[in-house]
Amino acid sequence: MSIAEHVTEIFERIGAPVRFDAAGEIVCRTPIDGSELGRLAADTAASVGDKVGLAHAAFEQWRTVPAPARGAFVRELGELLREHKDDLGALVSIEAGKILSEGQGEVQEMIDICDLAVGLSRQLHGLTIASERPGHRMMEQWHPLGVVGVISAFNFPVAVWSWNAALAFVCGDSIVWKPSEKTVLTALACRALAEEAARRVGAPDGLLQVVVGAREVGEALVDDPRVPLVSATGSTRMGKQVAPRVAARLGRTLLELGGNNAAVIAPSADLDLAVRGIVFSAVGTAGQRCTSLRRVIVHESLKDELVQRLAAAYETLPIGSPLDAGTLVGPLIDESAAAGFAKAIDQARSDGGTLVAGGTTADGVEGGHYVHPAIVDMPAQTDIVKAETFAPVLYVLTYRDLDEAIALHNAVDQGLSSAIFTMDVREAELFVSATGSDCGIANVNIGTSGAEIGGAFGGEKDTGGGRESGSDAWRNYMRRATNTINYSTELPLAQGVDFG
Ligand code: UN1
Repeated sequence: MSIAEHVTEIFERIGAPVRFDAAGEIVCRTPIDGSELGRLAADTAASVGDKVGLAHAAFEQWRTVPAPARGAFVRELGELLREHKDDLGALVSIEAGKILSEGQGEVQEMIDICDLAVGLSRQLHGLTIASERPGHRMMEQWHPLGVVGVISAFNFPVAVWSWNAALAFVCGDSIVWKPSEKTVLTALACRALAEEAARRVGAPDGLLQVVVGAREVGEALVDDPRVPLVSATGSTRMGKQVAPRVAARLGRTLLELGGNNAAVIAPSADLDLAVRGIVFSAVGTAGQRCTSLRRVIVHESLKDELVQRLAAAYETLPIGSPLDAGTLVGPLIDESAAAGFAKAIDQARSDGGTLVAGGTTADGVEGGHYVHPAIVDMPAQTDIVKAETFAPVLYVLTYRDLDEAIALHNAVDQGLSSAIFTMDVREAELFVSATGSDCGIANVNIGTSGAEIGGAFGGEKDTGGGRESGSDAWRNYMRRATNTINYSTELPLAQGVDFG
């Protein structure tokens, strides 16, 4: 069966036959062999406006539904995701190129956030605050916000949408989703599942709109005043374009942008654990996670042994079709990603780096862009090490004392995820303290990638500052109202003001 036939079958099982349009501008491809799966018509600025209108109409109904009843919709979506986990996971593998286990893991991440959101639908609580005035009470309420614009990237084509969508839906919002042009099919599959969930529980039509296309489509969404929140995941470059446009109309953004994640390997580290943690974080998803490990900062006493063990592990990595059982490294998303990989390695070498593993193209499937993940031993943290290359290149740097390691660690523009491997509690605590890692995520004895949905996800500096997923990230999707209620017969003024 060809990959295109596989896709057709998946859509039939999901219950939404995909209707390709041979004249469409959006070319759906699989990075497995680069083949075309079909074409789809792109949206226009006008059709984006229409869809925002539909989403807004759905919002006006949805906000009147009690939050726990909104939870029933997300619970149904979670059930449908459980039912179609294998199919949607395979579609993620086909469209994004990640191995089957990671494709399914991505769907599991969606199921997990649905569970979290269903619970939250009964816990969207505000505070009650002591008033300074007699016979008065203050409280805050969290109300639905409106239409949320979601812009997502190719590498987590469905999970990142679901972090936003599951929370936004229980919060009483509707969504207009612009997926990456590289992963439109997975978005259409999610839309079909969300529509089925809505039908089953009687939620309003139109809660989820999908818009596809390039810049003009994204701009129409970002500029629309009916969209109070734009949640965007992607490159720092993209975030720096989106944020000022939304700010110009005083809208809100929630940004989850680039990372340049590092792990510090201290003298007391459990090296077996460190090697496994490093390999998964650096090589998983072929280095195309925003949380991928890109820098190892190792104590000089351990460097030779660590590098040798990593190089040995890299040598046996099974590279090939992500649909084959046993593959650990699938393809890069496209030719430009492969060119970025080669260019970064060339630059690192001309900065004095030594390639100690991989770095070349690999035999994968004809037509796809497969590479041997690279390890480059660097004499210093040069500009290329400070840049995020969205491919499996791992730079190794050394340190003498932990302050130096933390300074190196924090001396990049990005601030998403970080880790330390140490058995020394002082080092571990210092790393996660206010003067340690400056990232939104700081781990001890696990890698930088593969966060659970229960925690807030996101980072500082060029990573954009937003927090999605667990903890209190739901508040992003609501508006807060502070209410002061006078149950007395007097009208005392705050701050003791006397007004006659
Ligand atoms: C991303 O790459 O945009 O922590 C998200 C992780 C995943 C999410 C990554 N749970 O690696």
